[in-house]
Amino acid sequence: MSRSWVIPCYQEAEALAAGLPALLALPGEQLVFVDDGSTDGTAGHLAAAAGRDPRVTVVTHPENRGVGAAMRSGFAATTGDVVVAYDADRTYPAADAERLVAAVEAGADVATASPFLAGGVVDAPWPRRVLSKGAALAYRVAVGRAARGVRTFTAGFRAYRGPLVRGLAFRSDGFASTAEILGRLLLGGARLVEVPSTLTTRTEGVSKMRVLRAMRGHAGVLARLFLLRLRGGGARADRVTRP
Ligand SMILES: Nc1nc2c(ncn2[C@@H]2O[C@H](COP(=O)(O)OP(=O)(O)OP(=O)(O)O)[C@@H](O)[C@H]2O)c(=O)[nH]1
Ligand SMILES: [Mg+2]
Repeated sequence: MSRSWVIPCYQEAEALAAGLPALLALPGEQLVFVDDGSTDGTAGHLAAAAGRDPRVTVVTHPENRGVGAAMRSGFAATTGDVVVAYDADRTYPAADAERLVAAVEAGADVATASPFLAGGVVDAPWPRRVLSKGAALAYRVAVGRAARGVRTFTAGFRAYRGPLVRGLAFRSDGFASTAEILGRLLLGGARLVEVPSTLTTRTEGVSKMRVLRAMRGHAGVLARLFLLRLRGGGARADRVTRP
């Protein structure tokens, strides 16, 4: 199966200066970078990458719109049978993508990295761990049966069946988008596999996550998903159709 990567970048000049060789070594037919209105030299690094590697597609937002909006634009630019979402700060081992992609190739609709499963490791400050675990609990309640046992709603490192994620209507523009995408897929009947992985703290650049803003975003997404569930579990457009 062909593979596209989507890598959202906002003010990631430092991470790209150190990490671009590793990102350009990712195995796959297409690397989509989304520059979401960065003003720090991110665009220059991405232009250089596109000049070096024909697999690189750069999608540019003139102004910052948030990581959810960036992923929406990035997904729309993909062509792969499998789409892998990966953060520019490389805080998960890229090699774990093989297990995510293998899960999709074996029939999953979406596979997510999880630092919270047995065998996973999470090296993040405690407010982040609490937010991620609390969010997972809240999403299990809001989504109900379709989310039973799901441990990880907020990891950005995932593999998706390409046509499914290209057709998915999600509204969140911010960090809660990862949870909205997964919640909508589950309500639509998607098959999820969670794969243990190791989350580390970024070594270059600074976090773009704002905990309070993310919590506000999650509150809206939780309400939307709960209503969607009451209306019958997934908008028609989100219903999972398998080839
Ligand atoms: N396109 C876009 N990407 C963003 C935006 N905010 C964050 N990102 C990207 O989304 C990914 C995750 O953001 P991070 O800042 O690493 O957030 P995090 O992983 O929750 O936190 P740390 O790893 O602790 O920094 C990175 O690749 C960012 O560049 C945004 O507004 N637009
Ligand atoms: Mg990060």
